[in-house]
Amino acid sequence: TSSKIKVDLDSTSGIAVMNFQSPPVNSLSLDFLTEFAISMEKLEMDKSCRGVILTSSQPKVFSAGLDIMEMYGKGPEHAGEFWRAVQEMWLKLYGSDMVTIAAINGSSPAGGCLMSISCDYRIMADNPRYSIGLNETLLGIVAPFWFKDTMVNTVGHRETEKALQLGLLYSAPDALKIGLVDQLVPQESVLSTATETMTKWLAIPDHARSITKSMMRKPTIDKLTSNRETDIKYFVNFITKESIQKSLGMYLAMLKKRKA
Ligand code: CO8
Repeated sequence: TSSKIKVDLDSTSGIAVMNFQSPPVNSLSLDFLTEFAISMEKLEMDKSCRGVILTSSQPKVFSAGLDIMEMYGKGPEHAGEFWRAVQEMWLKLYGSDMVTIAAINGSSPAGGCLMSISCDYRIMADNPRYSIGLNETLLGIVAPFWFKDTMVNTVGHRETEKALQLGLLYSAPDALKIGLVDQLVPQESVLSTATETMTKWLAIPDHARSITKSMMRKPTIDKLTSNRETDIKYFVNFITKESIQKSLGMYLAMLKKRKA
């Protein structure tokens, strides 16, 4: 299978760009997630890499989130394997010692939002048509506790309470207002602004910065690492329920219909 993520490392600047190139919408399939985790691990071990920028080569979409087809009509074994890969993606990204910046050049629902808020800094294209948020409840499913924790750590408890219950997808300007993203810039400047921002972050001594980052994030990460198997069991049990499968089926049909 061809590569779903293009990684370009500039060893002079120490900055890597991870370009998501999985048409049509960079949905997070098992293959995508596996490739992501391997790429992160390689960069993490490469001494010449100090920062990673995540971005998309698909027009209008950063990532559509978890690939719904990986959760629809699949057996418990597949669901378990898939969920472990979702956990792995988050643990690698949220726990990275490198500086991570999301260059959000399109819509970023659900798992796409999770990837964004797992970075250290978010720059989004200033386009009110692009949206970002944890919209799980709209699919009749529930954002796991570690999605919720990452959101709380980003926008606070009160905003998360509203956002998650209502499955809110924020337009880029609204996302800036609540601090879900840090900065809006014109579409064509998203990547260059990310690179400039990265240079500022890389001016801080790595050691001091990464220990500080870990101090902020470790309690949240530990909550999942000490409950991984339970979290997988819970997901498998939840996603294979007939009623949940029905909700996903209806949501998929809505996606197709909206298009027609
Ligand atoms: N998974 C699989 N296929 C998808 C997904 C997805 N997440 N998103 C879109 N597609 C498909 C569409 O069905 C369509 O397929 P086809 O061409 O066969 O009709 C194709 O991709 C293109 O999609 P659109 O025509 O809709 O493209 P647009 O550019 O108009 O819109 C959007 C792009 C905004 C990304 C839009 O596709 C969208 O809103 N997608 C749905 C996003 C979404 O709701 N994702 C939620 C996934 S769930 C998740 O990430 C966390 C789950 C946590 C589980 C916890 C359980 C306990």
